[in-house]
Amino acid sequence: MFIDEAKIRVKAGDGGNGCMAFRREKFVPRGGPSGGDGGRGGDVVMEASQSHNTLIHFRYNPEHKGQRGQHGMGSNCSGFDGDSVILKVPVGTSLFDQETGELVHDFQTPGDRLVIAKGGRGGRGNQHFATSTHQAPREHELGRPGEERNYRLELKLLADVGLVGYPNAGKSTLISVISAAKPKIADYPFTTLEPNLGVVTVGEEPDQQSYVVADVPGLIEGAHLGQGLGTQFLRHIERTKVLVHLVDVSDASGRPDAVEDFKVINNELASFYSGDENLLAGKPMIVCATKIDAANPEKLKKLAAHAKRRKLEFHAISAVTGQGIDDLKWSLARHLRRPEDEA
Ligand SMILES: Nc1nc2c(ncn2[C@@H]2O[C@H](COP(=O)(O)OP(=O)(O)OP(=O)(O)O)[C@@H](O)[C@H]2O)c(=O)[nH]1
Ligand SMILES: [Mg+2]
Repeated sequence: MFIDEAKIRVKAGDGGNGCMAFRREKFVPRGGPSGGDGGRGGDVVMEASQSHNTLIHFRYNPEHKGQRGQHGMGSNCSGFDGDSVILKVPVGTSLFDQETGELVHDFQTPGDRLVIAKGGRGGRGNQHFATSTHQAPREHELGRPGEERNYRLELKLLADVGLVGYPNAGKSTLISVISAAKPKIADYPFTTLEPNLGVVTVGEEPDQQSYVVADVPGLIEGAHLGQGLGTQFLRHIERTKVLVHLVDVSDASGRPDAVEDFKVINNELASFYSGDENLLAGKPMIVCATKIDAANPEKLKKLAAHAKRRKLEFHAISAVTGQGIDDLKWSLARHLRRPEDEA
């Protein structure tokens, strides 16, 4: 798993001081205490947001402060409260206390909010200290300091795209040509024993887009019953937004029918339940014929026709010649673009 991390230091605003004042007016002798209260210091608040994918914005900007409360004033005027600051973090961020290492909060849904440093209370002005026997109080309080804390943020990068298919279909090869990931690649089944993540970037700044692709171990018939490596690792791609189903259309697969291969793997995906939910069968799927540099033309044609009948997007790629790879990269980027990015 990829983990993004950031350390931050936050300080909430101090409370404003209470004021000491007496009413002074013509014809009003001994006007009584009139010192207003200090305002509350601003909090530091953390909020989960859907428009952030990483913690990179904290890397260069690790200190955040709430505004201080205004001091109280004469004529019983209170000071204004300080403004809070809101720090946005991606959904899925975990917040840890840096000193104790303790988990403070998991931000799980957009809009989820937590005060992570509380603003100091404003001090009371001397108006509050008057009693029947103590009518000219000079007491007034100082504002309390705002809370100051150090936190560590942690975010597990979630895969946006899952690569599925038979062993040897070319999943690891694909991730190695579209990202910086360097998984093991070999011509025997089950080379990949646990998921690999890679970050794919398309376009140039400022319109650059990036997404995370997961390469998972190959599936075979009966995987949901424990055949091969089983299906446990499929939970790593349950939260992806799109699956790319890789089908070897060369004769290297040793199986005669690419459409049959495609159906077998889909059956396995449909049989994967975590709890009583199946999150894979209904996911958008792109069909991708692989190894077209060595394609068996019949297999390629049949698979393309099958995808068309099922109204699934179809790509044909070769990691050897590079054919179709850019198209696939851009097409995934378009699938993942959120509506708010279009504006
Ligand atoms: N000719 C040709 N061979 C390829 C291509 N892509 C991958 N291969 C070969 O196919 C074999 C399997 O590739 P991998 O990427 O390891 O396959 P995988 O799907 O990750 O397999 P598992 O990890 O075992 O599930 C390797 O020998 C690759 O060199 C391609 O586009 N053309
Ligand atoms: Mg592999």
